[in-house]
Amino acid sequence: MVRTRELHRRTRREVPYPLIALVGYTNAGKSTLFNRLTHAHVMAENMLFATLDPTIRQVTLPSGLHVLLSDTVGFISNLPTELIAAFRATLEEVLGADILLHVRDIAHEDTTAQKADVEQVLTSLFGKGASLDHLIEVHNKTDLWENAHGLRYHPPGNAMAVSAVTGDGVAALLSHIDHLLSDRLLNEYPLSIPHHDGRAMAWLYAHGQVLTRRDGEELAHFTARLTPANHARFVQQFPEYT
Ligand SMILES: Nc1nc2c(ncn2[C@@H]2O[C@H](COP(=O)(O)OP(=O)(O)OP(=O)(O)O)[C@@H](O)[C@H]2O)c(=O)[nH]1
Ligand SMILES: [Mg+2]
Repeated sequence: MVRTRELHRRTRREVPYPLIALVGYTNAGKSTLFNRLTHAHVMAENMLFATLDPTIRQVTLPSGLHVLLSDTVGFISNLPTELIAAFRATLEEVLGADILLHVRDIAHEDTTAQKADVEQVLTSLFGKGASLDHLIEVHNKTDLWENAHGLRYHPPGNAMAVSAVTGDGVAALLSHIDHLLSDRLLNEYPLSIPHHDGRAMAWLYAHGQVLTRRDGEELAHFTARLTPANHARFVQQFPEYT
């Protein structure tokens, strides 16, 4: 398993997309959420990853940012020692993630203990004192909670509330991730494109966030925010405009 995972990781490193890993207690709804988040976004490019590893999918966020989403095996309490090695292998995925989504079943009576168990595993994985500020708590199964309580579920603190089954809250979760990653990953670049090159302009607007535009006689001068990978693609396609 370690070897296979390492192969997948190496393949993925060649595609510089941010990695988002779903972690959580068993039965929390990780795979259901994984399917919901990837369902509408499955594209032909996914096939490479899908054949290598069905638990990795590409997702395009609302801003156009491409990310990889990784499902992982669920955590359980008191894992038998002989399983820990195999378990760790799948969790190594988690170490390389840019964002961790801690999926919780907030309708479960043991939800608090489950959270503590998951956090203990993460701490042992990352090492004591490691910062987990790239972790987002996702409170799942709000539909069950709301049916049981007859109230709308409001998550405490910075947590996001979703129902992977009904899709409630999923769009808000995606745009939250989008904002976090955009702030972290986008750099500002100056670019100048001739007015007649509609293709280059369209590419820029589709792949970047245009901050300023000043139209000169022949050229439109932009400052735009792009991921470094997309900037490299722009330079490759339109070398004369940078
Ligand atoms: N009502 C409801 N059920 C859900 C929701 N999300 C998941 N489930 C159900 O919870 C059960 C477990 O879901 P999975 O997605 O398999 O959970 P998991 O976290 O991937 O579990 P492991 O792979 O064992 O770690 C399934 O029966 C799902 O249909 C939800 O938002 N609402
Ligand atoms: Mg699962």
